[in-house]
Amino acid sequence: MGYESAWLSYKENHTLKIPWNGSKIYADTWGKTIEAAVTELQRAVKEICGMDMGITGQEEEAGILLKKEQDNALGEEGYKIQCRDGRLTVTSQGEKGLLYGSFACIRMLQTKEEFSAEEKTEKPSAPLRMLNHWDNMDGSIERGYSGNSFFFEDNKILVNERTRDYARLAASVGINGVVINNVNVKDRATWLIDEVYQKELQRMSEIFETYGIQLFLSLNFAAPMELGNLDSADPCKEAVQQWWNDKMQELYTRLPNLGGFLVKADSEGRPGPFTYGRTHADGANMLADAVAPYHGKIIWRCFVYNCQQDWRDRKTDRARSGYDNFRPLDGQFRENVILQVKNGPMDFQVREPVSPLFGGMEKTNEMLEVQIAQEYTGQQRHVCYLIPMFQEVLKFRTYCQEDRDTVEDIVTGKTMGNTNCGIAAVINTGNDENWTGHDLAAANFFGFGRLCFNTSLSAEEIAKEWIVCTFGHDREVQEKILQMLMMSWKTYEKYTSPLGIGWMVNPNYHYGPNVDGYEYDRWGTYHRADHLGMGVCRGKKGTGYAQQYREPNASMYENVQTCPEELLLFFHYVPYTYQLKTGKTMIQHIYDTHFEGAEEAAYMADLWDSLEGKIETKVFERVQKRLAHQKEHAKEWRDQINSYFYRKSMIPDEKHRTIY
Ligand code: BDP
Repeated sequence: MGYESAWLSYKENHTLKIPWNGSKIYADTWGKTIEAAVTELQRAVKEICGMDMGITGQEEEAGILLKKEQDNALGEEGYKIQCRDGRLTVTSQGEKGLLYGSFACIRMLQTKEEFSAEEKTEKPSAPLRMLNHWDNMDGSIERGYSGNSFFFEDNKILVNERTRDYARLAASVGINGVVINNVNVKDRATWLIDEVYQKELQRMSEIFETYGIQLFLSLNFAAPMELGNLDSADPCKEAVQQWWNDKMQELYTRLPNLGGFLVKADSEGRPGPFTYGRTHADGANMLADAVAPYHGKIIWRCFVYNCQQDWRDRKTDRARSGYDNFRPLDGQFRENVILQVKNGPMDFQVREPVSPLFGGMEKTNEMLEVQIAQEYTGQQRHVCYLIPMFQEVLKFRTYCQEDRDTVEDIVTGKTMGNTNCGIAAVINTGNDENWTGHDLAAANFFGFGRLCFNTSLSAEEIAKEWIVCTFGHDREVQEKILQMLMMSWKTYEKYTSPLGIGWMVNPNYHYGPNVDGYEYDRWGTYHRADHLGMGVCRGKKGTGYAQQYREPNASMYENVQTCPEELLLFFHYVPYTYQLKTGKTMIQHIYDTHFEGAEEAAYMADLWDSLEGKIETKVFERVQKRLAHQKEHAKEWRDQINSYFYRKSMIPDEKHRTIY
């Protein structure tokens, strides 16, 4: 199947004034990443400006120069861009910086940003900027909404043109680490660390390396038993430790650029140290010791909770579990262990508070995990631009110290002065022609990379860049798509989830409304609605979750008056007649937002329809179909939720709209 180049599909623009003289590129050192940077520049300049750029060994005759320069402030990944006297110069201390700088120049050509004689300096905000693929070796993708895997098929590893094009896309927005396989490591995937797969992994890792990306793998904690025939995977047993040490030595000999491993342990049925009465620190440290000689990292997920809860027990709370499990272990992890924490305490709902593990751990490396695969946010059939949500998460103050205490400070290393930290996204790609199923979902892939590279960019700035790179310069196209993207998250929230209550989806599949789908369920995800009201009491008198935050956050959430209203029902059970700050009752708010949300979905479909003729037909029709579905589906959400709560509360809509 053919595929497209997403935001790297360059649009010819011969009116562009080329700011450099001559048609030669010069690099003062060569290596495969610099070669890639030069090739990227050649391709872009040819396609955008129609100019063939040759290569020269003579600095004086070059129009574009890539130069390595010792500059500790910039580091290996930072760069400077300057355009003076007809010469465009990109400078960095490392090859990766030169590649990122070259992609930045390309973006400037795409967006017609002026090249200035002043130095433009940029250094990535987050040290680790990672994509997590949940790809299985049979080719399926867990929570994948854009076709099958382009890494695996029939238990084989695929390394081809698409691998390179994927690496280009990822590198162009600054991604420097990729986990290629699902965190649920089962069946054949356990064998990925075995010799049988090392040749292909080596080829893949070389391609990645060219684009400044380190390959990571997800590990099966029980591999010593499943691969090594040991009778245990106990991290404190010498035979087990030895097995891992040997395995890592073997792997790193063949794959010296391997970044390390991602581990989901003791979670949703996956094996882990609990089986042996050991802690997560025991488990993570054993692996960390095994990879330390090769500078490997162990990224250990904190998504650990009891998925066998009793719904009758009002004290158990899934939201508490990440903190309860990991906070006591603060300070016990090795330096090359990073805890990967989902943005919220539950699981990628459209609205959640920030996980209290941020700021809760003072001596532990942490990484933020977000999901751009839209599992709970419309599965790439609905538009939902998530960068505004991620920005809110990053700006959240944890109060773990007087200043430099936001999630952003923590994951960019400002709080603790560490470099083993960063941001990871569960990625939304597959082998669909356009990579992300919904064309507009590519804004999340692009935006995620851009945000990690520069956390001070606004969601709107990022969206504008993506739109121009993808669709070109037509004003109306830009304005309307920007409007759609910027409203989409809130719109989705309006017709799905009221005031911080999530999970009203069809079980397993997680698509479409089902108010009680998870209500009397062992997964521990409730709205607790009855005829008087709804919400989960998570204060001192309830599950106590609010107390996991530092002050003043704990009190803010504890008190119904100060709790941010978008999270009201996450933290409090309130009656349907509870009055919100708008003066509306809680039930009226539900009715109103659901009507509004569905109207907004219809409005987005109209906006897109009005762009007919201005967007490539194939793309236009693809998106149009999805928006038409979203519009209908939003009504279904509206009607099910409104009817459900009307029937529970028997309080009529003040505006007398049809509620069934
Ligand atoms: C949930 C997904 C499940 C994943 C799990 C995880 O529904 O498929 O395995 O997260 O993050 O959101 O491990």
